[in-house]
Amino acid sequence: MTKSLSQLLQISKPVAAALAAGKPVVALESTIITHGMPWPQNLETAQAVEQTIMDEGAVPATIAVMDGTIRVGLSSDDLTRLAKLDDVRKLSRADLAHALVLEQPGSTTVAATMLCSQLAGIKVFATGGLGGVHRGVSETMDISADLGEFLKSSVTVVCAGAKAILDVPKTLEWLETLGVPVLSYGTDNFPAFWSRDSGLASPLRLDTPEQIADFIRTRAVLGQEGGLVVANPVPAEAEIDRTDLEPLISQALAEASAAGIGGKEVTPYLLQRIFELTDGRSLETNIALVKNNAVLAAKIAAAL
Ligand code: PSU
Ligand code: MN
Repeated sequence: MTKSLSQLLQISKPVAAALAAGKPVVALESTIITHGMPWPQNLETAQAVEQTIMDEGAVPATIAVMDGTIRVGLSSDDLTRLAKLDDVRKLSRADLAHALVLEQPGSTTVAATMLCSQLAGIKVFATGGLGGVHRGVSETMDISADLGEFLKSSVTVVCAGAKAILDVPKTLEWLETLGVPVLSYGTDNFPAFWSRDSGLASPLRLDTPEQIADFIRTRAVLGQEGGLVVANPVPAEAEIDRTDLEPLISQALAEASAAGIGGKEVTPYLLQRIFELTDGRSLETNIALVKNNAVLAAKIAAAL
């Protein structure tokens, strides 16, 4: 028997209570836990990010597929279980129902987390970096389903920009083509994940969480559906300079191509190689920027 939405979508008690009371809630993705960071930093970061959100007076809702249901808000035991799982699928929009039907555990990408947030009624979501248009797209056609999701789910995604492993100019062009607002927070230039500046002008800029909340509400008043990108530069003390990173990215991309890496494996493979090539520094940066995004997301959720 096909399960109903209330059977498929399991919202934790704290998250459900916060949503019912109109208190701020921040959704969190789980692919970063299962495919983006190594054990045990993945669990430590996931716990620290949840704590950061609570310190800001909001309720964290980490989203994943476990035991045949979408969990919105994981218990501390489930978070640990997820972080330790070896055989866990990376789920985007296309895969979600498949993992539910087969009752296989899965972590949610930005796209799937937006979709689940929308189903749960959560408006703000914090992550590390967006998926986007990959370099060499004319050969591979590799464009993350994260981008298209902005047309379907009305969720604000707070990230540190697009990962520098991507074709950042094409990613911005694609978002512009789709009519997705890209707001950089407190900066004129679009951030590039590990670095504060991609060297590209940001399409839009706002300087306070209140202005961003006002922007979200104004779009709603105009009947504009869909999500928006809030790009929050990594704190200066944690950033890696763009020029230091570029040769390592080229090397990782060449290796990926030589090894025939494709599809869903591309992003996890590149992140792992950058981690190795920077002697772990990219992971420290990644952790710092996720926490920084959690703070801003909680402030936007509170302002809403
Ligand atoms: N950024 C990170 N770590 C990650 C990801 C992004 O620092 O693990 C994940 C996100 O879940 C994002 C996904 O949605 O990678 C994009 O994958 P793809 O390029 O295959 O769409
Ligand atoms: Mn892809």
